[in-house]
Amino acid sequence: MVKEITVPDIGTTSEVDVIEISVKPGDTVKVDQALITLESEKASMEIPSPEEGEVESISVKIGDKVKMGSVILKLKTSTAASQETKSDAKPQQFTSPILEKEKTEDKEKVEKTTEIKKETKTDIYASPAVRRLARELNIDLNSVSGSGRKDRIQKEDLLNTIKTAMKGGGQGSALPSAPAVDFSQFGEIETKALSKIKKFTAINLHRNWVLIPHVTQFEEADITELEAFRKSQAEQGNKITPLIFIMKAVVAALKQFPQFNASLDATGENLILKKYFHIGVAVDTPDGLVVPVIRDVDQKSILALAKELTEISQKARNKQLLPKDMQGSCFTISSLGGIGGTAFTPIVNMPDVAILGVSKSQIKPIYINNEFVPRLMLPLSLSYDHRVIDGAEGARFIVQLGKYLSDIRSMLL
Ligand code: CAO
Repeated sequence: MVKEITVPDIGTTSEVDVIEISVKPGDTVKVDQALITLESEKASMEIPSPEEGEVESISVKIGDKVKMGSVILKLKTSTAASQETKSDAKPQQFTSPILEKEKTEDKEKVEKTTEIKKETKTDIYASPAVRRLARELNIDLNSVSGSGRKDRIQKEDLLNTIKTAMKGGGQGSALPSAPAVDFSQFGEIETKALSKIKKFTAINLHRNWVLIPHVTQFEEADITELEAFRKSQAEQGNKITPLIFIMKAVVAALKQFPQFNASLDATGENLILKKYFHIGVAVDTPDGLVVPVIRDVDQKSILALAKELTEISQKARNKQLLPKDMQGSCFTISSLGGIGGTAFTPIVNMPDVAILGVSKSQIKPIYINNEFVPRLMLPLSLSYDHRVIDGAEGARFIVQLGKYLSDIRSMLL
């Protein structure tokens, strides 16, 4: 006889979440064996099997919302006593011996769950609050030793697990903590608090550095002709720095290589391709680095972009940027060309998948048609997220970018 097992009276009429499923089709279950675990705002609770039998199919999945009467699974039962159909079934009373026992034994409402992991069953004792915290911190309770009565896992055990991992005693990915050094023992010192911007930047940069597998690809673009054009414009009173042309060339390259104008979604399983071209520009301010975003670069003229970059970098230095001014970038450019240096490895500005570093152009002897000729070469450093961009794609992108800058007319094609 196949019987539908439903959610019993759980003391609330509201819907609650299914957070664990402890059985699978084909399993043989005993009376009171945990079938699923539900979680409300205040507590989590197991739903035990009211009967012995074989699980035929599961009707819920993790994340579903259920309430009293929702079907959990279909159970093949063998005893005559259990041969009642759903229509004549009496409402099940929620009388889990596990929870009942613990209600009387332990004021902390400790639950015991039979979890299935790699085909082995492990008894885990932990309160609903500890289970919730473990889920939030992504800690597998199977890997935690409980220090409480009956090996019950307590909040402190979770915190100790994290501390151990942070000290490098965990499994692999843990980072060693920074050493605390008293520098005054070596000479005079002054302690200066980091600005809010620097603290915020530190968090973001660290996250991006740790989460993104970076590769940096270098190239030198011949901007001799671009520079001649730029100077001729300056003579006519149009002040345009190389960065403006670089922004335009980047957009032309993004159109050709759409995987650079993209972001990974939060699951890391999908690439979101963008049909707009908003470019973040790193701006150095006395308080630290900020990245305002210039929108729709593809639709603006060189002169309009030059004006907008001047205005927005001024706004950044005057601390007048609003959060919306720094959102929505597709790709970021960090230009240190006004300062110097030959190359650097910029950190990808998540959720972008690539960033271009620009260093100071220099006249170099370049071998063309059997002779060395002086050419103005612009160093470019492209860092990209290797999960999204392959090395060959990175090289193609930067080579194409260099071609656009060498001959800006090619962008019009
Ligand atoms: N090669 C040679 N000269 C360059 C150049 C380059 N790549 N880039 C700029 N220059 C020149 C400009 O032409 C200008 O000279 P003129 O006044 O004679 O024309 C001078 O350097 C100063 O330029 P600028 O820096 O004021 O202007 P910009 O448009 O190049 O850059 C901005 C604007 C806001 C990006 C820049 O001022 C800035 O803040 N850069 C720092 C970004 C930063 O900190 N990045 C690091 C982040 S970590 O990844």
